[in-house]
Amino acid sequence: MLKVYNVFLVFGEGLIAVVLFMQKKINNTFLSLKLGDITKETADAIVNAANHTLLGGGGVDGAIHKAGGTQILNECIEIRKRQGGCKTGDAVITTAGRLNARFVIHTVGPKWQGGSFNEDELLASAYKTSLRLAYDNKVETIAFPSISTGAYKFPVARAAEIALKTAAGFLQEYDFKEVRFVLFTDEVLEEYYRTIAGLKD
Ligand code: AR6
Repeated sequence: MLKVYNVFLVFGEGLIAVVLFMQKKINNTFLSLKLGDITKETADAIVNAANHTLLGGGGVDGAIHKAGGTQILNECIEIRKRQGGCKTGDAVITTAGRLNARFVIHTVGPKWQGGSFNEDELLASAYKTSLRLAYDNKVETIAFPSISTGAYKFPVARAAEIALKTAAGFLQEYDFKEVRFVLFTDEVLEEYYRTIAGLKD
């Protein structure tokens, strides 16, 4: 069952902010959606929408490295030395520097090229390998951004369906406390909301 919470925050001068938060229970795991900046989240693992170099970039990647500090980049450089970066659809793990997390999981989503270059499968793989890596590291709460829907231009509705269905499928077999999607804009949150509302119980 999908639960939608409206949290009303009332400030001085009568200013009211409405915070939307949605949650669906899948077996033992809460699958939740919220609007926000992922670098401000508290979770065991925060997922980064990285690129194959693992050396940082713009969007979430830039924000995570900026907020988390150089320790994350140094660990990424070590991983590059060992395995030469990260393939599309794959993921690697580092500690989380100054973020309120134990780990950052860096995954590489596909660039949208029209839909006939395996983009759907590669995006699903980015979520699956991240969840698997998290599970193997005893992560209980994990926060995802909407991978590939910024600089990589994956259509948001299609990405939301892949993200939520892949997570829901994984949760049929594996338990976490919470898998959280932290979405940066109202438009992206709305697409995820539409999709989660359509997921079968
Ligand atoms: N918290 C949550 N979501 C965010 C944040 C944030 N702080 N900042 C942006 N988003 P993108 P991609 C949203 O471009 O499409 C980088 O340069 C954003 O609105 O970060 O996978 C990497 O180095 C969008 O919905 O990732 C790669 O080169 C979503 O996060 C490339 O971009 C993903 O946008 C990866 O592109």
